Amino acid sequence: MTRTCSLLGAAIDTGASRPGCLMGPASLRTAGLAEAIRALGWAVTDLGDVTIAPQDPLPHANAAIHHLAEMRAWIEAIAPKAHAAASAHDLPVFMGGDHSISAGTVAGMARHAADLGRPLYVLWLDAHPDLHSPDTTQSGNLHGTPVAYVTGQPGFDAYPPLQVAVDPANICMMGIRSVDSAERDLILKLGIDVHDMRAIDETGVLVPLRRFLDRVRATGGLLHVSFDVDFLDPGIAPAVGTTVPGGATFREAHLIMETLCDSGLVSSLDLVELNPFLDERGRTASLLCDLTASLMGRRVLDRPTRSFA
Ligand code: EXY
Ligand code: MN
Ligand code: MN
Ligand code: MN
Repeated sequence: MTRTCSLLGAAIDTGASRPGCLMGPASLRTAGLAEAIRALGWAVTDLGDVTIAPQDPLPHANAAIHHLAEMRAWIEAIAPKAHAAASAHDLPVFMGGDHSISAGTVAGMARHAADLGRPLYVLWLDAHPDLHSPDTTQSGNLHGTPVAYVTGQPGFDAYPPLQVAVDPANICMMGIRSVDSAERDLILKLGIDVHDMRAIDETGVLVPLRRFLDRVRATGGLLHVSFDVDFLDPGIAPAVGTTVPGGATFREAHLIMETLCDSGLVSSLDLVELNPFLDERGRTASLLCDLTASLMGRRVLDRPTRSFA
């Protein structure tokens, strides 16, 4: 049975501080993402890009916030398309665009998991926990808010009402190394499983990842992987506007993707924050394609060990 994958772009960069993520989906297509996945035996459908209409400004008490109306419109546009893609394909891949797309993709996947009567788990690969609300963000960059939104935290009246919330206990974060005080408080309050780079230095990526995957497997959960380019060390992935030194290495990232593949548990993937304007001859876009290939079954010596259920 041929496994089916779909690509859906969302060229958002209004959630970020620097423009450029709007070129992310085109850059991933140019880097050959569909061809790399097809070469591994998947049937790949490119669903094109989600778009939104021009928006009138939406004011907020927090004067730092910008493009709040666009954030709302993107979530309204992305969530149903993510849900539909998940219903039609074994593994939808969502191409950002800044990380605010995940407010829509995770919301859509949570609805899909609920349709199946299964819990949704989220693996958040990022330098940042993205746990601000519109009331707590100091930068006003709403790509720092998706996790707070999808877990149903207060302060999101201006966003579309969330149909199905993700249980914070079902979120595992890896690569974290830049946390604001409001986010730190919320991590402790919600008990989110956070493995910062210090923890990964000590245990490696496999120990926490395998423990998390055992939980997903034991409960019959679906697993959404949200991959922010700034999870990687800037030395191997310069094309992102929020670089933080000391990120994941090339092999740590591939080991995570290969282990996810072997688990057979991944039901959807975000590739976000790629800013081609900051790239060096497409090397970051190509790396994202290679990492996705590791998730989809590419191995150096042997055939894919597990098929996706
Ligand atoms: N926490 C900082 C802020 O809220 O502005 C940095 C957020 C970066 C968000 C990128 C997507 O990961
Ligand atoms: Mn992020
Ligand atoms: Mn569904
Ligand atoms: Mn980040």
